[in-house]
Amino acid sequence: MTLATLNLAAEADALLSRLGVDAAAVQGGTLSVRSPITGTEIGKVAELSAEATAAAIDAAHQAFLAWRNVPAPKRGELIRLLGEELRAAKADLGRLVSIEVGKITSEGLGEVQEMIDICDFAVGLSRQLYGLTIATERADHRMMETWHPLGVVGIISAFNFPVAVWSWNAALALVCGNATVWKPSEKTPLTALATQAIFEKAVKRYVAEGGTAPDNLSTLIIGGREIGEVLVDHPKVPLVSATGSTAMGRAVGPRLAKRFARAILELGGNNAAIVTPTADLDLTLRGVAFAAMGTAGQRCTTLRRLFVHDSVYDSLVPRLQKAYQSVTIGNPMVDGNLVGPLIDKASFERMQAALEAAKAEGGSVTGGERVLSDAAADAYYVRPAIVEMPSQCGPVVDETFAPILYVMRYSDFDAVLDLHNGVPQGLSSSIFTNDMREAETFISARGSDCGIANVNIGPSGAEIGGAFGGEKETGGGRESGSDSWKAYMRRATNTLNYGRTLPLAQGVKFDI
Ligand code: UN1
Repeated sequence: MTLATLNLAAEADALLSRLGVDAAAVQGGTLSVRSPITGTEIGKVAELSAEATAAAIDAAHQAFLAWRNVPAPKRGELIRLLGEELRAAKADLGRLVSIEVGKITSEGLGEVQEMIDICDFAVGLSRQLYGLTIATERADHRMMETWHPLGVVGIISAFNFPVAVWSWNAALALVCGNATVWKPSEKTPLTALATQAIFEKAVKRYVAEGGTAPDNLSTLIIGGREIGEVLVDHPKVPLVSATGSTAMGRAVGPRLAKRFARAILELGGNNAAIVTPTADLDLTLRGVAFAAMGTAGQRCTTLRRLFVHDSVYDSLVPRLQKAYQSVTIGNPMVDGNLVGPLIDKASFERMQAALEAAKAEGGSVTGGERVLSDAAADAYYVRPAIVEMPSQCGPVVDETFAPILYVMRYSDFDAVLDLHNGVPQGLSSSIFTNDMREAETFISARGSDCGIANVNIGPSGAEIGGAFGGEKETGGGRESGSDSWKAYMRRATNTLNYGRTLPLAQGVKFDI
């Protein structure tokens, strides 16, 4: 089937109905939803008003007051059922992700797999929300820490991982005893509605099996910036986890700070890889190709800067350019296509502007041109661009959310580490090397300054078991695995006296 004859609106309707979304929810609203695959409209979703958003947050707070009393392993049971529902819905939800965002089939499915994985992780975690017992200086005393739910957790997510990012936050927040209010990207309300319907199915089963779950435990709010601001400013939202651009983070962060609310910010990346003289070049080629061209360059972990040692530059870069020329671009739901569309026209224009700016700085561009515009005039497919740059300057230090890989030569390892870290962002990074000293240095205190530093794999495609996030303008937040759960709880330090006297700390005397 050609792009011109695809009927994505009908397919999205059928998927939504199978996933449990009421047809009325995606018709007649004010928010027009387009599939980047063809650029055609696939839904019109109703938007929430600011007043209704504030009321929804108040209702979520009520849900929190009840949910915090449910023992954590019992809360985990709800997330176990959510994981089961997601397994059952994987094919349909994965396909809807492809339709709404333009991901290739395996990545659409992979996104849902990431949701299932974090549910499994959160179920185990629900029995491991433990604190320390700490030695006290006072006789007959015990000091310990306990972890408690925080309240309503706000989740703001971006178009490029329209549902997985919700799950990283919600699965943890819910086992930790919080309620959640989710504002998805305005570009992706359909997958959000489907996810909400799947969550509600899990709640129904949980209650049918004897579990206690209050209404409004997880609330979806669809709309623009205005309702995002209500979420960020609401006094009953002690934590907002926001994923998106650095510009968005700059707007959200100070507003939260002003009212002393917590933030988990996961913002832009400008991720680099270093290819050293001992790199396995076959492996490097594959690692770079996926990290730089995969998801059409629209992951926050996408590889954007490549530093190649002089001694291997001429063996690697022509091969890469060849891979860029031959990579299959087109309908992401057709097997064999590896690069789908950009999300929209604005994204295409930003990519072209970055390529022009790179040329003005002396960059030599291969690829980057629009393709398939005859087949789909309103969709924006591009050939990924590889740009040989004389130095790290101009657009190279910015994140352009498109498949542009800037390639630069290096000769000195310490100097390339400085260049690697010499951008404002600090999300993900990697080194391709078989030299143990270089590998260890790269992940040491004087190596990569990013939240993720990999050896012999690209910077993108992280598993959920690790903490995910980065430094500097990436925002400093950590989501997903390891001990990221602590950000969704409040810690109390408790000192208990089981003696008959009252010794004061630091030897203070206060005898009355
Ligand atoms: C994002 O692009 O916002 O590491 C997240 C990865 C994915 C998550 C990306 N697991 O590429």
